[in-house]
Amino acid sequence: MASLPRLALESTILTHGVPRSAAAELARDLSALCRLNGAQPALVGIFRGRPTAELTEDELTEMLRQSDIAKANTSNLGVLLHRKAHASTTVAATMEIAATAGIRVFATGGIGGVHQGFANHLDISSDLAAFTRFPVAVISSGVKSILDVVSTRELLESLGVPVIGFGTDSFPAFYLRSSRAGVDARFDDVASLAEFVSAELSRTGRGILIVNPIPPADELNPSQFESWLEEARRRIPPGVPGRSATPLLLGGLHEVSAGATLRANLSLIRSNTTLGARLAAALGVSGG
Ligand code: PSU
Ligand code: MN
Repeated sequence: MASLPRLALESTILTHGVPRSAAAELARDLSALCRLNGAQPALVGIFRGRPTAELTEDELTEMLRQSDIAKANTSNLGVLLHRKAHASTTVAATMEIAATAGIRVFATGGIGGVHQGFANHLDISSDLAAFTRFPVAVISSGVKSILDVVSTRELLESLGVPVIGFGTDSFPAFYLRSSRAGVDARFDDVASLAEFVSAELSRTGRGILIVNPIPPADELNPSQFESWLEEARRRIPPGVPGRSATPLLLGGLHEVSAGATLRANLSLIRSNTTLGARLAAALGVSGG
């Protein structure tokens, strides 16, 4: 049997995005969804200094046993390889490794972006620049409103990254289906999306961001979310640096919302994985 087209999945959502207790089951779920929709799951991470798009269940189990696992973006990736460390990969590092492995589609929850609070210092995820370097189509539900959604959208525009809405004209804000920001174009079916993605990836050799809003039944109530976010922010000690801030805030949100933000998070990751697998399958068929 010919092998199925691959869909890349990132490991940071497993190690840092959800509580450890939910990670192994989520990984199994995503693999099953992937296969069900016509694609081969390709879990990306760094195992003992080896970058791979084929993390096995045993390797993931060993990584999840480590309490403090490094989170690799494109800046620290090389050093982690040099040190022969285990590391999970963010959107940026996953795009790099997927591109090297010849994988064209990658599904995740949300991408990193521009943080709020510029009064103190600038904090912008290396995910955004990765789209200008690696030819991978990334399916996400936009960015969490813990970030500055509108500035993130503006920076994507500045960097010349195509932002495509799947079934939406609005740039989604993760737990919420829409925001004040828009998309460059809207597609409503997988076949025409695949046709565009295939042409665009080979034309530019750069990435594409495809945004897929959270399923309507799992969207959170905006004012309720705002109050949870305020409470979660209060719990973070001042001066927490760069890579640690987001995971701490997410953990806090899961806690103060009594699991509601986690359920929403899992729902959109599943939905993005389903769309990603269907897109990979359609690209596989077109052979483009
Ligand atoms: N957004 C989420 N959940 C996550 C992440 C982002 O809703 O787990 C992870 C992704 O791996 C993303 C990374 O690439 O955080 C961005 O981190 P940083 O801002 O440090 O670049
Ligand atoms: Mn950062």
